Amino acid sequence: MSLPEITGHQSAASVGSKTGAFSLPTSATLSIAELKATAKKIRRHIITMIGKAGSGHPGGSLSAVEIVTALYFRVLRHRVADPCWPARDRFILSKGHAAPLLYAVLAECGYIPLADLSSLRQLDSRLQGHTDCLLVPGIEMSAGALGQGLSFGIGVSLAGRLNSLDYRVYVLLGDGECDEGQVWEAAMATAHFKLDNLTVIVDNNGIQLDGWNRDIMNLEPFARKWDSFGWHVIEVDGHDFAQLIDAFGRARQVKGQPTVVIAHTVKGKGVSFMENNVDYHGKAPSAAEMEKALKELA
Ligand SMILES: Cc1ncc(C[n+]2csc(CCOP(=O)(O)OP(=O)(O)O)c2C)c(N)n1
Ligand SMILES: [Mg+2]
Repeated sequence: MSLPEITGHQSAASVGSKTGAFSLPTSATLSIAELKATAKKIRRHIITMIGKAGSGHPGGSLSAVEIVTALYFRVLRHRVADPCWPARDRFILSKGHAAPLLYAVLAECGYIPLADLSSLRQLDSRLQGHTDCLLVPGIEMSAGALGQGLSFGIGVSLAGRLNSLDYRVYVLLGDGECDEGQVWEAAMATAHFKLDNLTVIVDNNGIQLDGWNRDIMNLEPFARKWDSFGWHVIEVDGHDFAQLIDAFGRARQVKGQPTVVIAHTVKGKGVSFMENNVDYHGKAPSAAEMEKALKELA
């Protein structure tokens, strides 16, 4: 499948319908049912890629599937044939270990061939374990060291303002990543500069590398923290496409402050034995586990 050009946004009013405020090519206006089918395909890619590579991060890739699928297939203004188009909306994956998810979405969009997915983490492959923006078209920021995506996003957002470009900036953070002080320095700066063209999404799956956030570093009251830093806060079920699309539509209407969408998700979502299982933060499925997972995702 290839998407030649995606040049519009959904308005909040058009959630669940195919009539956006802008004219969108069919490929970018997938129905909720089509988005769900795409999400399942993406999950299958993630399992297959990581299983074949023998290493990688399935848990935090699976938890953010609906978030990234909704963005690329309903929300972002982008052109597959022109990945550096100056007016494109920017998606910044700050939690760079979820690279398999982004690679799978970029491949389903047509930025890279689907066949390339089988090269994940191979020597000389451009699909390394963490994202490299110099190697893969469509990737905005090289990532892997957590905590930097929002700071980078602020620069991109300010550049848009300076250049009078109306693109929007979306930054995906992990919840464990929010243990990093840099995230909160950046959160303070985003509100200070009133960057209402920037939206953060937190993949709030409750788990980080080796345990539950509530045991390692309690983030609560999380929504109130963002609110007190000057952000407009929206909380959604991060696996519900209608809620996600609605939230992105509402974020566009907010003026004078940035928006954070706290997306409540399940780490390992879609594969029974990976769900809420910290073991699969950074472990590949065995051949038998891969078969079981793919059966569940059939
Ligand atoms: C600066 C930095 N410190 C530590 C790590 C190692 N690390 C990789 S993933 C991870 C946990 C991240 O948790 P979270 O943000 O909740 O990610 P998710 O649950 O979405 O996988 C850690 C500590 C890193 N990549 N970068
Ligand atoms: Mg997490």
